[in-house]
Amino acid sequence: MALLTPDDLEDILKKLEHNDNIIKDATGMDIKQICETVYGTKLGCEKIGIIPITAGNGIIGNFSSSLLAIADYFGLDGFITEHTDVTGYYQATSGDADILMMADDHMFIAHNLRNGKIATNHICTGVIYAEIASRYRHADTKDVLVIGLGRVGYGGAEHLVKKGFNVFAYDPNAEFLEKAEKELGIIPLDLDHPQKFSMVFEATPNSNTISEGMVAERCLVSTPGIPCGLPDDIGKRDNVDLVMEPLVIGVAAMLHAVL
Ligand code: NAI
Ligand code: 0TF
Repeated sequence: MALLTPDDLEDILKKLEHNDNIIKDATGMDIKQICETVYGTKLGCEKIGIIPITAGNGIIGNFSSSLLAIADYFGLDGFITEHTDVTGYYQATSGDADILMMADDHMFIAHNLRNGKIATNHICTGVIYAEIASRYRHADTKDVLVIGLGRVGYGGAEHLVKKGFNVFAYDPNAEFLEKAEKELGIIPLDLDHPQKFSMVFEATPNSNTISEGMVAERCLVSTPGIPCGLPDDIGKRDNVDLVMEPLVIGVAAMLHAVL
């Protein structure tokens, strides 16, 4: 799995502001309103305990401080534990945290200690980016393209199917594609008969996953993927509305998901 780097997390709130403006223009709602609608919850005065985790590749510079900045941005109190791992967990619970946030290389979770709810970053990220794509105000069909059916993409595809969209999908991994077809009823994208979409949800760790033939002239690409799968020239030429941000949107969804 591709891990975040400290550079990805530079100027995280500036990137959020830029993306929130695009989301507002493209959907008529901001990220907070979209999270509230999807999860039916509102953030209150929860206290967020952030525990740095040293397992695997260890601490990522700017990761815990970015989570704290996100909590603050959404009006919540938060703290980073002085110690890491189990000792940090103990400190967070003793520090009266309502919600714990912590990540190793495979799993990034929010755990609400008051109601027991746990949310994972991959599902919440998939759901919220798919939801953003599906709210494109210039779309005049219910056809949406999902590129990548891994951990994030599958969750997003499932959300779109549940919402009643016609979900077309592509993944070079034939097993993943078959599984999504069988379990969710997605329509495998026919690469021999290109179709242009005005709503695209992309969730891969690769660049250039979106080709010219896939996007309509006016379209929204909503992608958590790092690096971005939309080639610059296609984005500029077709004036694509692009939502792409490395952390905050997914974390906003996680916080709303555990309330
Ligand atoms: P994953 O490895 O589980 O799934 C990626 C999928 O993309 C695989 O099934 C792979 O076969 C597929 N893929 C690769 N090339 C493709 C192509 N050209 N066309 C279609 N599908 C292709 O990865 P995961 O966990 O789903 O994450 C996806 C991306 O999202 C990663 O870059 C990850 O770092 C990023 N991510 C970003 C977050 C954010 O907040 N911005 C949060 C979580 C993940
Ligand atoms: O890098 C990742 C995920 C994050 C998805 C959110 N965009 N791709 N996970 C590793 C996080 C490791 C954090 C580290 N253990 C720490 O600093 O606590």
